[in-house]
Amino acid sequence: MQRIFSGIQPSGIPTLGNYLGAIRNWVALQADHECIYCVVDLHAITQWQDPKLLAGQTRELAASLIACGIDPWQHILFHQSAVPEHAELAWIFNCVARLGWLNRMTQFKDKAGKDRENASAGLYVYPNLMAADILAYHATRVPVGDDQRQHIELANDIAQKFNHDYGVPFFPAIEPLIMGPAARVMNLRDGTKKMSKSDASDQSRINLNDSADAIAQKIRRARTDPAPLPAENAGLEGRPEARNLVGIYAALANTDEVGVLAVHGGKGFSAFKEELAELIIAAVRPIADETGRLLADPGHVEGVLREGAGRAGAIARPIVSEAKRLVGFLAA
Ligand code: AQP
Repeated sequence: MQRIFSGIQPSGIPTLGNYLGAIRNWVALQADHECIYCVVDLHAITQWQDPKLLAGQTRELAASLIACGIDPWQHILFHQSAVPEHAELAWIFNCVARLGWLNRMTQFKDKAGKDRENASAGLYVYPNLMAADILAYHATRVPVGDDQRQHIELANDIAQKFNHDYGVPFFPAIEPLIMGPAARVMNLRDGTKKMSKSDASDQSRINLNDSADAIAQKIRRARTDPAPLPAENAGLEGRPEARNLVGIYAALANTDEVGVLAVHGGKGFSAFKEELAELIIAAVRPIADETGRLLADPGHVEGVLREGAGRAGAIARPIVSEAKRLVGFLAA
């Protein structure tokens, strides 16, 4: 059975983008993979996180993942900072990755924005830590949203260079699994930006704990253009907001753009938005209710994470130890 690793940052409430682009696929992969899923708090602090909120966000995200269908007993669910091997291997990878490789990462450019000089060094080496997350478990498959494809390519470059430099085929090749029609869900206020849990505008996203009223209102106010929906998907060209809503509808109704437009093409947005809101509410509300139920006992969720960290550490320790031996470190 192939081993999967994937992570999600506790940088806010997970969004419909996280759900359709990642979490929903993580759940499905549990059927025929050995899955290790991680709440990546080390990654989250590459951008400022209020220390009074971070532990709570980590707990809430874990509860939300379990509510979505992640099975922490058959598989592994833990928080990254509880397994020190991630940071240890990341340091080795900081010394393997080349500056030229990191300079090409578009996520750094997007997240650092115009104020590059003021971005944290952690944000810059984020892809090295991500490579360590995966390779500390010798995981071979990584389900991610389309936006993360470049980071997986970099992780493969790091693995290959390590193997080459130290003369052993120690780290395996990694295959990104970009799944589903909604590999990239866009911002509801600007169809050229992706939906993000840390975007300043709450109106730009659907949170997995939004009420039915909030969802209906956000979809009603979602930006669109004045033209009706096209009958064919070529008509979505140059209309990012329309394409995004059609994509979300398709993902939730298990169809594709063509299937959605066959039913809704030629109509205005208002009836379409009403149906879309209903689909989203039907997907999100059960998750929100179950998350709330799990969080009623925060100690339980923390216990699940700690138990997962114990099992994750048992896999990562011998792999990272061997990497250290290959590098030439004296045994501790
Ligand atoms: N809009 C999206 N559409 C599809 N997939 C998405 N993912 C994130 N946003 C979308 C996928 O969710 C997984 C976890 O992401 P993350 O939390 O580690 O980091 P992120 O990609 O930076 O997600 P956010 O929501 O935008 O977080 P912030 O606002 O903190 O930066 C990944 O597999 C990602 O592809």
